[in-house]
Amino acid sequence: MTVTDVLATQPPTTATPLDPTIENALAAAIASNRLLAGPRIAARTPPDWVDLAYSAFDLQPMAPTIGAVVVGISMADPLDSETFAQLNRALLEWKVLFFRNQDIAPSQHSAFAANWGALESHPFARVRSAQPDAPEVLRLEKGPDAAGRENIWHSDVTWRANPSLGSVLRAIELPPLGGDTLWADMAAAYDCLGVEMQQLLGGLVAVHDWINTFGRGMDPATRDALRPEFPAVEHPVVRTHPETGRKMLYVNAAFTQRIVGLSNDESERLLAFLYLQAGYPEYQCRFRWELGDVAFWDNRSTQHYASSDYHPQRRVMERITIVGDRPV
Ligand SMILES: O=C(O)CCC(=O)C(=O)O
Repeated sequence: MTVTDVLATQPPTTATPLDPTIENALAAAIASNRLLAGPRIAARTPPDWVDLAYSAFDLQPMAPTIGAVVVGISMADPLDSETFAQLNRALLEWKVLFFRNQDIAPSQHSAFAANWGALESHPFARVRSAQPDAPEVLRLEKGPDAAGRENIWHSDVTWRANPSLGSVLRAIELPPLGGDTLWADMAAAYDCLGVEMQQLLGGLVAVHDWINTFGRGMDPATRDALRPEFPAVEHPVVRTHPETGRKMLYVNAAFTQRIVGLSNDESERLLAFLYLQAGYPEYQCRFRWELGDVAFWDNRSTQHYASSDYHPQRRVMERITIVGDRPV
C-alpha cells in the first residue's frame, strides 16, 4: 500500500472553515515554515543591543542563540553589583545560564535567586518542599513511584497573572544516564515566523490555566477551593521582553488553553502550529546535568522540556522561581 492509498482511507475532515484572514495567514505560515528544510537563523540579541565584554566571569556558549556555561562564579558568595549586572546581561543575551559544580546550601540557592526579585511559592506543590521553612523551594523528586512529567514544552506558571521572571534549578540527585533538560529560545522562534503569521499574532490574546496540568487528579473540592485565588488568565500570544524590548512567542503546550476570539478549530490549529516552534533544534540547547549543577533561565524568553527517560531511577531537583511582571 502506498502513502497515497493510506491517506485515501482517512475519513474526510470535519473541521469547519477558518475565517479567510486566519486561513490565509495560517496557510502562508505553514507553507513557509513547516515543510521547508533550510536555515533557521535568528539573532541572539535585539538590533540595538550593546555588546560589552564580560569581565566578572567567562562564558562558554552552547548554541548560537541560547545557553552558556558561566565559569568563575561561586554561588555560595554574595554577588557584588557589577557581577550581578553582568550576570543579568548574560541572562538576557543567552537566556539560560549554567553553573557547574556549585556546593551550596538551600539558603544560598534562595539568596542567589533573590538578587533578581521576590521569590514565589508554588501553590500546588508546597507540601512537597523538603525545606518546611523555605516555601520558595519546589522539590521535584522522581523515582520508582513518580515518573517525570515535565516533558512538555512550557514556561513556568504562565497560569498566573504575573508568571515567573526566571527559575533557578539545582541538581540534587541524578540518574546515571538521561534526565537532560532542553530549553528553546522563543524570541528566535518568533523571529523566524513568516511575516503573515507575525502580523496575525500581533493582536491575539490566549487563555492560560493550571486546570489541565495540576488540576488533573486533584479532587474536585480542592480544585474548586483553589479556583477563586487562581482563575484562568489572559496573556498576549506575542509578548515583549520588559528588559530587551524583543518580541517573543508566548504560548505553551502545558498551560495555554485557547486563543480568545477564535473558534475552537481555529484556536486548535493555530496553537498546534505555534507549539511546533519550540521543538526546532535550531532554537534549542540541551544540558546534561552533573551533581551540583545549577541552571538559571529567563522564563520570559524561553520554554523548557525535562526529558523523562530515566524511570524508575531517581532524579531530584530543587527549583526556586522569581516573581515576574505582567506580560504585555
Ligand atoms: O527537572 C527539570 O529539568 C525541569 C523541571 C521543569 O520543567 C520545571 O521546573 O518547570
